[in-house]
Amino acid sequence: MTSPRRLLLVNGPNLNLLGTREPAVYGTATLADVERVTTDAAARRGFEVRAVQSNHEGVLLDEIHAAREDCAGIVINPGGLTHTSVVLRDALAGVGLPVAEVHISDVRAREEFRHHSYVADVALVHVVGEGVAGYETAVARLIDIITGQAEG
Ligand code: CA2
Repeated sequence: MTSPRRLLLVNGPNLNLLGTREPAVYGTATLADVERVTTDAAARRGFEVRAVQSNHEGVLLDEIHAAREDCAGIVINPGGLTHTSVVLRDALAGVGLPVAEVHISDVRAREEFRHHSYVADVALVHVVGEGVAGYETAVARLIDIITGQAEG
């Protein structure tokens, strides 16, 4: 079967609050802006995006599992689950799709507890600290991998 030209975009807990607080850390763009940037970047490369944001870990797991059926890769900002969730990591590893991990802020320059990611070693692409533009970087690098134009 040929690979579907669709990506799943996953934004984790609290990312629905983007643009409402903490502009010094996360900027002023909203979740709708994130979804538009990602969708437009994918469309320029001939891919669709299905976007999900949830504050409920189980909903995110169900969406990741469902992506096996009709997506070629996953772009994910797991929010705070990045630093806590073995089950999210297991879901991503379990579906076996290529994963791009995105963080809006530079987590390496923030509190120590944000330096570890449970998702990092199941992701092929890592983008941190580029703001919302980082989602476009992630899409470009992930699609290059999916279409065989680049390694890791
Ligand atoms: O930098 C990122 O993208 C993060 O994944 C965002 C998470 C944080 O826990 C990670 O360490 C880094 C937090 C998302 C919550 O975003 C908010 C945005 C505006 C106001 C409140 C929360």
